[in-house]
Amino acid sequence: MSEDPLDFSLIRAQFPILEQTENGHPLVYLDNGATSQKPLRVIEALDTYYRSQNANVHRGVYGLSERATELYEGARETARVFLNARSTKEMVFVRGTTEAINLVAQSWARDNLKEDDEIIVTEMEHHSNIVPWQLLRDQLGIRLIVLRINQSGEICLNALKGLVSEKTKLLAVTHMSNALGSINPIKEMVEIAHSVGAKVLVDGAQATPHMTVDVQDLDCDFYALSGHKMYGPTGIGILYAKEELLEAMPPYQGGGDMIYSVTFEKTEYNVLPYKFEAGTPHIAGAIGLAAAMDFLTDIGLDRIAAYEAELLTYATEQLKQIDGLRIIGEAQNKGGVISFVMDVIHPHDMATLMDQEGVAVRASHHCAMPVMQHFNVPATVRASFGVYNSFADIDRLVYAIEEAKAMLL
Ligand code: 7TS
Repeated sequence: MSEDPLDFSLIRAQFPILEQTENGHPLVYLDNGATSQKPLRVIEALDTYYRSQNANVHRGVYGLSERATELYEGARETARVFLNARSTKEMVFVRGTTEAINLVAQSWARDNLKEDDEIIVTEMEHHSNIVPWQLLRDQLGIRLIVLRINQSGEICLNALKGLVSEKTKLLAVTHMSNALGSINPIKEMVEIAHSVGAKVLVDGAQATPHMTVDVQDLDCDFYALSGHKMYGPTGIGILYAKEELLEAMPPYQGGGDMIYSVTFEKTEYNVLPYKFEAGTPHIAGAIGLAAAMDFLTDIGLDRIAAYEAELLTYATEQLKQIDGLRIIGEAQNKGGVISFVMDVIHPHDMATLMDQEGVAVRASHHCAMPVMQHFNVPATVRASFGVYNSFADIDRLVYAIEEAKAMLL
């Protein structure tokens, strides 16, 4: 076991929920892929907002509303710096990754694609980066092309080169797979897609809590993230898009705040990014998301990545020693996710018994059914790590698996 490179006890102490017990055991929370727990500074940002700062934004001339607006717009600037976007005009607040992808599908893609145009998705996508394109396929008669993965759970750049053509209009790809942990070579994929004039949408739901993301360096056209997976609140996320694309895109939803003027004959839309933020936004959520981004930035995403890589190495070594356990997804470049199956034991039975030991893991298809089909399994048990997980948590994970196995076999 190696030394924790983070000042671990200080980080863990910031998460009140981790002090709880579950079925008589201290909680070991290993379902960070589904959602992460929240540090005090995020909880306090929400609390302070509702106690002393709450007002609607962009409309009041009174002090309270002006301050709420400053906080909300300040959160947008925090998000811009976090992703290294050029301008806050490129940062649209949305409900989360799912809404961000649907926005791109129904605004940019619906406006720019026509029958027989092609969208490439990978076989490891979450359903939220598959279904919006299928809806669009049914609306426009476009084609959905699948980039297959190998048995390690990796995509092959040469295979992508073989799929792209002048018909390709979009590559929609996850930065990190929620079911396998695979981290994709986004920069190289963007180059390949751009070489035929296609745009690239990156699903960053799993990547943003675990690694530094620089949208200018990646040169992707769209990047989607969810606050709740990166220690922030639920119901808030970001769509990053290049300014020239957003400028040309039609609104996704109509309503208040996204307009400049309205008559019954004609409506003029607001400037960026407000054109895409119809209705009262999740003001507290945006402020809480900024607090979560500050939390991550203060620790340093490179340090977090290094620490979680050590956790993953340790967990992989330990799990491989368990008889009958098979890890699904062994990409060279992998984040802190381990999916596994165990002999004849159904993943749900395994996870239910692990819960009896206070270990929270997810057993399901992880909303990535094509991945399950690829590996010919109905579901997996998934342990996904966060910055507050310790080597001792991995030991508890191993113990819980052994106990469940002893009960079920
Ligand atoms: N994309 C990926 C790669 C995801 O892992 C998820 C959620 C989403 C998109 C959707 O994010 P949302 O915030 O809009 O819901 N993944 C999971 C998971 O692995 N377990 O529960 C949700």
